[in-house]
Amino acid sequence: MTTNGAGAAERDAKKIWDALDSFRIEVPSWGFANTGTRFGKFVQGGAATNTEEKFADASQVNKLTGASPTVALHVLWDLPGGVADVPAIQGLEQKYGIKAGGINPNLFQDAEYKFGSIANPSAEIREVALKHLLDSVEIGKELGSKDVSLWIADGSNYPGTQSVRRRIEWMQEILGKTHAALGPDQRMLVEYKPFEPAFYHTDIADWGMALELARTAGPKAKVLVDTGHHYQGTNIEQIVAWLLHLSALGGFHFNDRKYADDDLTLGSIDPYQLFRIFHEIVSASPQEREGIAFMIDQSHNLKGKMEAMIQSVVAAQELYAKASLINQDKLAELQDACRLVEAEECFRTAFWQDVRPVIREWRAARGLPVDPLKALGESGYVEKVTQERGSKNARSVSSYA
Ligand code: RM4
Ligand code: MN
Ligand code: MN
Repeated sequence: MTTNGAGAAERDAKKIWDALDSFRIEVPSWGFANTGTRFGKFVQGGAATNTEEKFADASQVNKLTGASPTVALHVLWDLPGGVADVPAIQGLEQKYGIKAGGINPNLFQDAEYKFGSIANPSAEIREVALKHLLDSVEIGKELGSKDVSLWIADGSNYPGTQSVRRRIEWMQEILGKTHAALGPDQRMLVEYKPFEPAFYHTDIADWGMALELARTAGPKAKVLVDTGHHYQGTNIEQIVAWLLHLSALGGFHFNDRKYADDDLTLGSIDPYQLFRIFHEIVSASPQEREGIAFMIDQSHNLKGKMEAMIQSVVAAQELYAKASLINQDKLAELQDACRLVEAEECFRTAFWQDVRPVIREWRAARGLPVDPLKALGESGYVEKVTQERGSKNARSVSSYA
């Protein structure tokens, strides 16, 4: 491991084991279904075609990694019948040994939301959106899942076409009503995104707006940071540090990107960024860290979905383990003394350390495959589901226009 003796190597190994024992990351049901670009869907023979198949895939990821016992659900895609579908989901939880995680209302797909959902100038449509939010809260309550996770796609495409300020008031009113319906163990997460699908203004564009809306909604509302939802060059770890400081960080949607909200495999483009984010988390106190939800939000249209999801969980484990190796006391001392180069090296050394051998040992000790990706290949799972689902997927619509 390190060159600084056997004692240090053992201490590092212990830190890695402790980090992995506590690390959980949720997978998204929609990450197993067919998705594409805005120009078309690339249908994969093995993609999940219904909620049961998404549960089967998520459970396979958990079986191989031991780190993802919950699956986030998108209400319209996984519970199209709303609360009435809860028993079916409970059946799938039982059958596949994984639990429903974050409940994601869908306020962006139906035709009535063309001009917005909770910020739509029509009071009638805002009511429809509120009803869907309240249904989502009820679903979360019945499933015993903690987070209702809101991504609001509202915005406008041209200057002058909407009143930004009136839309703020409408959002505040509806988020306040949604918050009031939350059960004692429930939270509401407010996600932000500066672009797409709107091109001129997005109603919840950044963490400041999300934070203010969460604050006015109430104490159970927190901010959700989706790593792909920032402008190029944004210092995301600084946002994370601020949200931690304000006890307002609810969780993450992790993905990687090169240009926009690309939803790529975790750590594929910039693993150092995720390491820097994890550093902010592991350097926070246990109380500050408590309850922060780690979730993956990705969709893969070129790579196999199972492979990409396993790569993502494994990358998250590796980078979390690396961040846990930073000697926090020493780093604080060096920072206080402004010993810049030494502080930087203390930080970077953890990043460059190869944690994979220790992670393999940890996996073996926990009864998990030492190489989850290889184990997926050897299990024949992808071939099996491709056979079973192939004809259903072949019928799926893939054109853009
Ligand atoms: C959005 C956002 C949401 C996700 C949808 C599918 O860009 O990240 O969290 O639910 O995509
Ligand atoms: Mn997201
Ligand atoms: Mn996104």
